[in-house]
Amino acid sequence: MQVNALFLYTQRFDMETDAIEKIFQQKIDEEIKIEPKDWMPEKYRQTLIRQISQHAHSEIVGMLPEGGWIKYAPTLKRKAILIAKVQDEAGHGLYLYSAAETLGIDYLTMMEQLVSGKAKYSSIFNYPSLSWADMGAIGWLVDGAAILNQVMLCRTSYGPYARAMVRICKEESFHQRQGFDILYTLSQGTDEQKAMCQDAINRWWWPSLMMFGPKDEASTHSDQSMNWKIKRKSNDELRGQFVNMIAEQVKVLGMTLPDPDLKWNEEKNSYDFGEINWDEFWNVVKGNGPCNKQRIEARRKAHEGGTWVREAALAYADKKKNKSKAA
Ligand code: FAQ
Repeated sequence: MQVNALFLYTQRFDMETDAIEKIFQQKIDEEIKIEPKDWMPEKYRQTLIRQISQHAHSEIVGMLPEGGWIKYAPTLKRKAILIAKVQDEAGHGLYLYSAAETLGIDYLTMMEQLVSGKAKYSSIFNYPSLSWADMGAIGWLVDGAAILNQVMLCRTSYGPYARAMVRICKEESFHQRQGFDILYTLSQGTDEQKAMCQDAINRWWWPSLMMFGPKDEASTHSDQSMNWKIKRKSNDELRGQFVNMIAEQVKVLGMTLPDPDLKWNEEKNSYDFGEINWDEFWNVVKGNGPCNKQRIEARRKAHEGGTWVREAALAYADKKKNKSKAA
């Protein structure tokens, strides 16, 4: 009797969950944003926590390759611009950590996942920045790739993530333009400066293409994420758009992209391009890139160095609370 009642109850519960999931999917299909207090499938919540926290980590790890060059900026104006850009990335991290917190995970847990090496962040930031021209290549190519992906995310189905993206995209387009401006200046300079510009493009090109993730057929999350409209375009679709954009812009610099297979395809109305080294991609993603250990170590030190600030802020908040209680 008891077993039957339990069975009926579970069956009713499953039916109710099915019905709620249908309503949820209907909302997504009708372009109604999902907000923090709305019902959502647990997998949707987990997928968002994964993607948003990885994105936030990418922003703050992404401060490192450029941060080290602030003191070597060639002019005061370039220095001021680079400082502003690196600060923007910290701000992006903050918006994104806050968006992830609305899903029930806290900042400290996400940070621990990052500094323990458990969490992923974009593969691109595990490459070294070797010359001033890299500041240009990062702005133009890395921010350029990031924008394409993030413009799509302005329309993602989860409200807080979509709203964070709108502001981030505005700032990223300034970043891309300042990067292009650095390279353009070098491209008009001495032979040595031109060579520096070409060398930076050569080194950052392939890693930038990897930012869009594995090929569609190897992308484990894409189908479900597209169904939930977390993602609106596939990894390969965005990568193709990026190649089309950069292959034209590089002509303005009078430089080339390091890909002998890059060729305009009239029929497809887009560029064909060479095969990415996927072994290198997965190697970097698994933690074995040129700078993975150095990047994590830098974030770990920054996190530990900030302990006293967090403790002081908590003590101050406690003091304020007790004071108002007493009053
Ligand atoms: N690096 O099934 P998919 C920036 C992982 S922001 C490392 O295709 P998904 C601003 C993926 O996590 C740049 N891991 O995954 C800036 C998954 O592993 P998991 C960051 C990668 O999520 C500029 C597995 O491979 N942007 O640059 C990468 O559907 C300059 C299977 O992949 C974002 O995070 C990779 N490149 O699609 C800052 C945008 N690609 O988690 C400073 C938001 C894939 O199962 C200076 N994220 N993986 O263990 C997204 O749009 C998506 O997460 C993708 C990946 C497109 C990155």
